[in-house]
Amino acid sequence: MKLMIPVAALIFLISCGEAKKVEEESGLSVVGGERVSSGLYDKYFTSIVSMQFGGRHFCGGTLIASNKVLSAAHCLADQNRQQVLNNLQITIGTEDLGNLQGAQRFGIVDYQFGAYNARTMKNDIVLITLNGNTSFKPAPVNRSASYPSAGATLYVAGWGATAEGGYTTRNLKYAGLRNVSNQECEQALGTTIHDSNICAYERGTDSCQGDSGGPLYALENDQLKLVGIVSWGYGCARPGAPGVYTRVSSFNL
Ligand code: 4AZ
Repeated sequence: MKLMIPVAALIFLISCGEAKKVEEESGLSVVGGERVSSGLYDKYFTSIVSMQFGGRHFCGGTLIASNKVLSAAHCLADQNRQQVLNNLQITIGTEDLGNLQGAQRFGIVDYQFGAYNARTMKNDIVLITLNGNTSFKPAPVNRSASYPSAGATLYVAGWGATAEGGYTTRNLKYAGLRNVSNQECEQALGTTIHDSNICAYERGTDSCQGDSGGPLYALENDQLKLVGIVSWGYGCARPGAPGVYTRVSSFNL
């Protein structure tokens, strides 16, 4: 796809834009490219992980069990399997990648793709098994195809670029977005959006390079629930261009 920026090898993050006020419920009130404070991190975001080679963050992921991480297939698909098994490191338990005190780092023992298609970006999901169990809290995974509804507030988080073509960040950021129906998303982007995708948009804020593989969450009962995986977009935070995510309810995990 023409302007698609595949995320993988590089690194970078979120929220190219302005803070936006979303409904003030619970602890997550102001969103749109805010730093995740350590308080917010501890309360909501412990399931987000940093995937690294040689200490360098290249993609996000989400802890869904004490030894399982979900990420995007395109983060790993081009890499040699043995090298991934030998060298992929997953950092859990910190919003600050420059301070690993209290963080936990794991290698991996296995990873499995679904039916990932690099040309259509369909099934951009990978399930990774860690070489140990973390004590950090995993995210519940949404299983319902009819959830969330169009217009619902969602949250994306990551260490990716803060502007299109920009740099990854040391500190975790998050942004509030709105769920866009697949039909509307397809019209906005002018390309096929699969049922196994979910789109999200908010003017001036977005996921970006290096956020790939990371979570798209919904807030339910004061807890972040995983609904999507950062997959691709036409650049970052371009007006009218929603970001495209893998819809986790489409997969048997
Ligand atoms: C990327 O290049 C990327 N706004 C990821 C997500 C989006 C755009 C670009 C969606 O990794």
